[in-house]
Amino acid sequence: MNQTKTIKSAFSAKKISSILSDYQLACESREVSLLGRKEVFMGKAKFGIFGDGKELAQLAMAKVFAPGDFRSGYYRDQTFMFAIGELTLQQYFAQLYAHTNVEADPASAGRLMNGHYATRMLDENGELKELAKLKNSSADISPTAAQMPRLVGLAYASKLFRQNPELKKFENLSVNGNEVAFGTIGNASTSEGMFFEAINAAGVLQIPMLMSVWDDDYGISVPKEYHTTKGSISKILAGFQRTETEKGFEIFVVNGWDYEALVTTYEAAAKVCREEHVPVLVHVKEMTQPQGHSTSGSHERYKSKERLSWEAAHDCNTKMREWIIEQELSTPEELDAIEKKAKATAKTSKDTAWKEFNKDIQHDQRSLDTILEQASLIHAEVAEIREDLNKTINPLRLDSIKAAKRALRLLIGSQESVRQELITWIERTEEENKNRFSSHLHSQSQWSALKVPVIEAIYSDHSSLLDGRELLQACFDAALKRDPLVFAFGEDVGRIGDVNQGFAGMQEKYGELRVTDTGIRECTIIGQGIGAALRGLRPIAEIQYLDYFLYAIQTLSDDLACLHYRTKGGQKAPLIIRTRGHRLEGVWHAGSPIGMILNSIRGIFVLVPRDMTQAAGFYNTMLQSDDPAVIIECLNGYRLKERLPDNISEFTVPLGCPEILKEGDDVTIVTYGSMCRIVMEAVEELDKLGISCEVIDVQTLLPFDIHHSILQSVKKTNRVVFADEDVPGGATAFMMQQVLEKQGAYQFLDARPITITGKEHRPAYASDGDYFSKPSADEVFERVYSLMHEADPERFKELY
Ligand SMILES: Cc1ncc(C[n+]2csc(CCOP(=O)(O)OP(=O)(O)O)c2C)c(N)n1
Ligand SMILES: [Mg+2]
Repeated sequence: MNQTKTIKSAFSAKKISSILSDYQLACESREVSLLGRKEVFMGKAKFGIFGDGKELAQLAMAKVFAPGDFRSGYYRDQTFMFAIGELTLQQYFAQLYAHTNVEADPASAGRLMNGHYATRMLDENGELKELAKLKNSSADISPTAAQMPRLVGLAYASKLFRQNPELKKFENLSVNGNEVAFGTIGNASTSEGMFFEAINAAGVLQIPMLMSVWDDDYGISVPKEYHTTKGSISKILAGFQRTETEKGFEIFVVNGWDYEALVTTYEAAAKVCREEHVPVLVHVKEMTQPQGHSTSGSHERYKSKERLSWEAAHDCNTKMREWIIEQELSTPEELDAIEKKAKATAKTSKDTAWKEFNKDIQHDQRSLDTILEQASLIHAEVAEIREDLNKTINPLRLDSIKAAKRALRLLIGSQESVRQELITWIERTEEENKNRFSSHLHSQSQWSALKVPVIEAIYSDHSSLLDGRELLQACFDAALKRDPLVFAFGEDVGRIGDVNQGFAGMQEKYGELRVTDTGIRECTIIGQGIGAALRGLRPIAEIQYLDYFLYAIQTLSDDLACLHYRTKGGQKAPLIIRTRGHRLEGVWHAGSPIGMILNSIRGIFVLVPRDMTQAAGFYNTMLQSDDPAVIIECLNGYRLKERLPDNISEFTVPLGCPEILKEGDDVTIVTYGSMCRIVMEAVEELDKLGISCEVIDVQTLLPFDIHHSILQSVKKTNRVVFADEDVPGGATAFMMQQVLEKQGAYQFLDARPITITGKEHRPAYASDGDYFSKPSADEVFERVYSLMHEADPERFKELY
């Protein structure tokens, strides 16, 4: 282990000036932390979490952070963001106040709580900027350690750019893979499983990931002995240290108050990481929290007097000041002046940010006030509403809209034109607020998945009949050939071409960097994909079975699904997640937890092709788009015969467009995936008894039937059945809500809507287990028949 020694050196004038400007920034950063906390206590902001006590390490890290590099960190990193020039003090406060303007808060336009950093990697058209020339920060999220999976991908991309000669030409994305991915994490958060999974993955992959642990001995109120074995993350990760003969990590340990040691440590760490592509851990110990964890509590409650005085003595800014004086680099008076200036700068930034924040809001409020003034002539109570609004201290947007709505209620029935003016004001404001708070869940660019041109599959006399898996091979082969940015990876994806052979032969043809095996680590497989996609690559990440999606769902939900939303279109990761599910065998290889997925990953499209032809069409669509998607193949479909479209590399299947598999008049059956075949089997039997079913394969659940085609079917049949293999109330409930409520099909129903689902328990093993756990053709038959019996008992006599 490299224990950094303090190296005494002579300081040039240039060096001294750089040290003093670092000290200035450390002081400014401290001041915004102190002011930020006050703003929360004054009620001007809702919550605050600050980077005080962690300033020096971040200044040192910023010195070695080069254009093209990426950060994936957490809420303590304000000093780093200031130091790399990607955050101003004013923007810092704008985020604290939740300013909904992209220029004011470039990280999130007010969507993320304070201390969550992100740079804008996309231009206003949604196109990637020249990332290789920019200092980039991926967008922070609050769940502890959840920045780790993505960090693996950010670093992995450098490996691909360096090692794959076909990628050299993408100079806007990378310069020979020289970019380092910098991670930061708190000491307590290293207890999370995903931290260890990511560390191991980085060691295996040998990627330029420079991981810093900000260790202040605490995780909120809980001290280190509850978090970390031996109380030290570097001690317990020592086994990852590389040796002469074994690859691994380079590990550094340094104190967070020792400016000089921090600077030399980061220089050494970044050099190894960047040049040798070796993952590096920098354990920064003895950091402090001068103001405690956040504005939610005070640390005097749980830290001893001794600890508090130790923290005061080891405050990194105080220590830096002492060191500067000791080294005679400056005088106490000069440092006092720097501190005073820092205070003033921070205060001005805060005041300006507050003024700007209020300007927009006041603009709306003033226009409403004029309307309310007129309205109060009609209804006296409106005057009170107006007065209340004008008296509100620090009014927000919600105060205006609530006042407007209260006033409108008083004007019900009024014929005066002011009522219409008020309605117009509300509608306009709501439209603007929709943009402020609810835009950008999906891509709004020209590459939106919903805008990909539809190209029908073409068949001819020579179209061959082959296994589903062979059809997928043809699709992936074409994709890998077409675009060097495309690569696929996952458990067993490389050598054997996945457990169902969709990629069989591809590694031989395209090499290990394009079609790659990974360890068993679903969460970081997704992170590897997110990070690589952020950097402009086109990954296809495979989760071997849908049942193991649970390991990945946190990252999909907290990170990928909300990435575009939480940055208001500042970042995108068009990751394609390939998986397979629904039907095979037993408790963990036959799951279809689609409701769980739909309810947790809004922002990612969910495609459920019934066969491999449709799946191939979806891959072709998604590879042209900049939206992320999960494509769930049918586990029992790889050996079923399908016809290979002549244009396998080109045809696309549109999203949100259900397909009618069979037309009928009596009942509409809405289903997807493996259930399509089962429903078709049942409707053949129903047909024999004169019951005519219309079978609709929704094909994609998110988005769901964009053109409301199911409504047209229900208008005709007046009966509807939703069938799938999820639990009762799972994805069938979602489909029912979409069709009955959103599409308004309820008004055309002559019978109660029905759902056919799997049982509440997991599917039992073997064929009997399947039959008695999952919906069968018999069950579909009987449930539909009973519906028809209710409608016409004379014609459709009792079955039982
Ligand atoms: C998954 C998850 N669990 C709990 C929390 C609540 N929480 C926020 S910060 C924090 C402590 C983190 O401590 P540490 O990693 O040491 O970072 P520090 O705040 O000390 O810099 C906790 C428990 C969270 N954000 N995410
Ligand atoms: Mg901590």
